Amino acid sequence: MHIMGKEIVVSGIRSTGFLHIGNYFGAIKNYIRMQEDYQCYFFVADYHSLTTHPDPASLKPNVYRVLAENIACGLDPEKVALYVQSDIPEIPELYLMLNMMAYKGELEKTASFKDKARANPENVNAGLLTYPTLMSADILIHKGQFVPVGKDQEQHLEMARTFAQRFNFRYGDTFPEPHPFNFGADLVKIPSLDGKGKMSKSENENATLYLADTDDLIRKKVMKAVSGDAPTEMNSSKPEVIENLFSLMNLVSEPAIIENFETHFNNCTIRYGDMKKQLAEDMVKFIAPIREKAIAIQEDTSYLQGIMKMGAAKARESAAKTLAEARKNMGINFYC
Ligand code: AQP
Repeated sequence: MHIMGKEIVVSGIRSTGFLHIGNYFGAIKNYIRMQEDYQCYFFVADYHSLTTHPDPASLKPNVYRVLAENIACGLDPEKVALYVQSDIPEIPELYLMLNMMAYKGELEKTASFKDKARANPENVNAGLLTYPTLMSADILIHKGQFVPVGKDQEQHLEMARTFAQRFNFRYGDTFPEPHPFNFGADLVKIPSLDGKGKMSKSENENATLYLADTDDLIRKKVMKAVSGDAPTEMNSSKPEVIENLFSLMNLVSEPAIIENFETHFNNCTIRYGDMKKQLAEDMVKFIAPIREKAIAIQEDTSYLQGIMKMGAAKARESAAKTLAEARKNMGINFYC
């Protein structure tokens, strides 16, 4: 039930694999802060994962894992609507409507579409092209105002605003314009450990720290992070890979520890091996408790099924209202 006066938040995570610290710091950390003061709809985006034709047997464990990992991070299914996208039939109906407002040229220009089409030229399907309209439907179906996401989603959000505006212009005021949200700060992009792009569920596996990684695997991945030689000039600017190491440290290490490595960098006495050892231990301290909690939750399938049903009921109530309004405004109301 919509709580009067609370602003509406919507965000989703694709069930394409193991969640990583990019998902945590880009999205989940904000979900947890926002669940206290906003009306929140958080979902597992299983339809979105179908663009790459996953093995049907992998869907269930992947969906259960995303739910379990979100809860292990601190999301409270009593406070928010936590649901699976395919449980809400109103979403694909709104997606169909929004597709009438999305033009081929603008969809083809989307950066993520161009990247994926380039990487997999044999699988440039219509679902991939219209990913931004499905994402818009996910948000607009609840009249979402704020969307906690990482920097990689900024362009998709801009498109969601465009589609909302077009719908409103043509059919009358129906949707608010959704905005990306990070508590007043810039959206974040957690870099991969090899200095090539961002951490991701489906790429760069050895350079991504997953919430399910064992302590030893975390240590191994961090120790292999690209660093290079120590600086030779005092107070020099940091190469990108070193900047990345400091950004990762900023996520999990004590300020005094970071300051100490900053000082050593500035006076050219830094030893990257020591810095990586410290970072690895701080990552282990951060990830291990989440991993252990998620394992326990994931094993309890009847609990997870209960959560999914409860979340779907909350989400469908809000979705049905919005869809009825959108249908009416479009003129699809033939029985009254
Ligand atoms: N590295 C990241 N830094 C900050 N935020 C990130 N997000 C993802 N990676 C980073 C944010 O996490 C949320 C879920 O996004 P997703 O399901 O698209 O996650 P992914 O890891 O990008 O997944 P894939 O399957 O690996 O996608 P592709 O193939 O696109 O790389 C979003 O809020 C996202 O911003």
